[in-house]
Amino acid sequence: MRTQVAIIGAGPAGTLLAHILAQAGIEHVVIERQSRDHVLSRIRAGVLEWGTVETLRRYGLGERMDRDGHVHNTINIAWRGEEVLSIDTVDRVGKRMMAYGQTNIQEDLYRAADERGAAIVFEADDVALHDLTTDHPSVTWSSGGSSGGSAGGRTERLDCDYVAGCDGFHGVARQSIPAGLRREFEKVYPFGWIGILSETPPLPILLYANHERGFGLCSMRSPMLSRYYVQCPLTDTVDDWPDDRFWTELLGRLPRSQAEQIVTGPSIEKSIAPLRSFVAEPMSHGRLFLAGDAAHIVPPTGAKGLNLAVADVLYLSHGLIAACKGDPGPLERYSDTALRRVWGSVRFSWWLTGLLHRFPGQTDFDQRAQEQELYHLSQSALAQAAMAEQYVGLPY
Ligand code: FAS
Ligand code: PHB
Repeated sequence: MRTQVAIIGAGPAGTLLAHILAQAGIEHVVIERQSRDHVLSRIRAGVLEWGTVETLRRYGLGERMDRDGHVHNTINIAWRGEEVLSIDTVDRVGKRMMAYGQTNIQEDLYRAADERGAAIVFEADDVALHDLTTDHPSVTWSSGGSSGGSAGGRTERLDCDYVAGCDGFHGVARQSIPAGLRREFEKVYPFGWIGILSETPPLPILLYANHERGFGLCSMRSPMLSRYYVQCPLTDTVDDWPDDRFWTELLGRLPRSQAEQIVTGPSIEKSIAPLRSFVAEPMSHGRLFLAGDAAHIVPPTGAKGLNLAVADVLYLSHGLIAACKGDPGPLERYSDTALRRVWGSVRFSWWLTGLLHRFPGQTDFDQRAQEQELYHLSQSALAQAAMAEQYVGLPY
């Protein structure tokens, strides 16, 4: 087979890139390791920067989001178990956010792909990238085999002009850049988040919590689907967190005024996510270009992961479209352009994670210093604007 752009990974980055390239008439094929249902089964991001909202609308992907999404005007942080500071992002920086789950976005992207008859190869095993530093890269994989590997399966080959590595943190694309040419920056946090979905009415606001027992977060997916998180030790498993313990810990980390508004109920999904900051430089190698989690990971505290993937795809699609039409300039600048925004979001997510979580070995001084910064944030319009402009998303 032959195409112009081979896209590795059919998560939000890969399928949004495919959607934009299709509208520009650029031929492409998406190659995904998992099944379509497996990709759709993942519960991940929930808050969209306004730039992401406008991007989805611009490419005809906003109809269900505008119908079912919930627009937020404030970021709220509970602290010391009694205070709640509220940052009005419209007052401070003239922008809003949208609560609309990544799962919904993925469903919308797959539906659009079906409508245009997109070429997405699911359950591709042993994906490998070849000749990335030549003018004729290619991708191989095995399909139709037994459960794992190429045993009994056919080996497929796709010749292409460019490869977009949208295959996430554990993918093959970043690993296809020689280690000697990659520089990686990583910070692993000494805790995780346990998250649940419950079919209960959510709080009307997005509420973070700093508490000496640890971080908490109240979010939503729809008027009858709530998303909650509680900081937990990395050594914990889901089995350590029966629903009763989860609700007790969450409510115990909130002021009574908020806790008494929370409607508890049985969890319909429960998972633990580790927290890490990671950036791989550069985000390109020959004809390979990385986008999304393939190149960077942020702790979900700042709600940046999915939004960064969208920004990368916007820059990369612009570069690929220009290159396929004879102008190599934007693509040559892709890595530098994307990394400038990546590091902005990585730093912001690191800062907010440090402000809101209880670190092992944290002293009473450390807790007080966090609470003083939260007090300053509650009192200073300038401090609130500085946080709000990064939370709702800086201009592309
Ligand atoms: P993805 O990982 O979503 O997609 C990569 C795709 O590539 C996957 O479908 C994978 O199966 C496929 N793939 C992997 N290896 C392959 C190979 N060798 N060949 C072919 N395909 C391959 N972000 C937030 O903003 N807020 C959150 O609350 C939040 N929570 C998260 C919780 C978890 C557990 C995780 C892992 C991430 C979370 N994120 C969150 C971040 C997340 O939303 C990512 O930023 C987002 O999925 C990035 O999208 P992609 O870059 O497309 O990567
Ligand atoms: C979510 O709704 O899943 C969510 C919201 C805000 C975050 C992280 C996750 O910072």
